Amino acid sequence: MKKDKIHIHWYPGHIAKAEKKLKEQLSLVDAVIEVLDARIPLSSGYENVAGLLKDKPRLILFNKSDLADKSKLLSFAEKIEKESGYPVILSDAKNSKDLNQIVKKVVELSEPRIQAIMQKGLLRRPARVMVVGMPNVGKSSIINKLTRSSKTKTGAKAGVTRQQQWVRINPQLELLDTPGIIPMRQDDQTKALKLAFVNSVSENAYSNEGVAYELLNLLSEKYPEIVKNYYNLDDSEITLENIAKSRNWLVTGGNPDIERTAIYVLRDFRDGKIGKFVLDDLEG
Ligand SMILES: Nc1nc2c(ncn2[C@@H]2O[C@H](COP(=O)(O)OP(=O)(O)O)[C@@H](O)[C@H]2O)c(=O)[nH]1
Ligand SMILES: [Mg+2]
Repeated sequence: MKKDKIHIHWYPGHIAKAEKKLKEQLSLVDAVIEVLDARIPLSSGYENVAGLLKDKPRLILFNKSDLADKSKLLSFAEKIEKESGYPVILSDAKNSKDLNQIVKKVVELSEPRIQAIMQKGLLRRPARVMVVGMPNVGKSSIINKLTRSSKTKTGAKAGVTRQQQWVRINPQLELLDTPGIIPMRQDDQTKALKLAFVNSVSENAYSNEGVAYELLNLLSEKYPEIVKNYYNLDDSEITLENIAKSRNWLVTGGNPDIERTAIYVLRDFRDGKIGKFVLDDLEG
């Protein structure tokens, strides 16, 4: 078993480009919907989100909450609400129950800026908002969900990059149909690893075996019974070898197929098959 600490690589050129695009998009909106992955509500946040957004209000979504350990999520929501001063909503892209609440909150958060416009003697206009977040947290799914609830694209407006469109969600709200991608950079390697677990990191940046190995270590610490149960490990240790043997994922000759097992373990975890988890620590 490979024991050397794996390292996730970032690409500075990509980061600079993404940051520039994000800043352009941000200049167009009154408020932001920040999407986090509920399984890693701290690690999927951008470290300097306040610096990036300045005083722009923010609605925080713990998305993929259907894949998360609900008993832990509420404490994280409380912590983030307290620290940021902004509301947190648990969301799940496959479910529309949270829709009204999201729309209502984001309109509310934008209202001071709309009021400021009116104070300058301009007419009231709908709040303009956008969705931002790390790769794969569910930004597009949320945009689709919000858009399906409305219909009409309002078309390109002056000053808006050609390929970006506003979708009128209701008379108070317009949504930018392109998500803002938060640059994939995480200097803290522990957090970077967790982003790799949930598939927010390009697969070119790591080895499956290394990441699956670290995932099993963390799950053994936090949720050993659930993992043992899912892979029928009984009393044996939670390792790629033992899972390979238990599942019969072997190469010719009968040795464990570690690479295939690593891929399957990552897939099982990402699909929520093993169980529902939260992998961050409240004091993280
Ligand atoms: N289980 C679950 N899967 C989700 C949820 N939201 C998005 N996904 C899935 O996660 C993957 C990435 O979603 P996408 O919206 O493309 O993420 P984006 O990269 O942030 O735009 C897709 O396979 C979605 O179907 C959710 O709330 N629950
Ligand atoms: Mg997307």
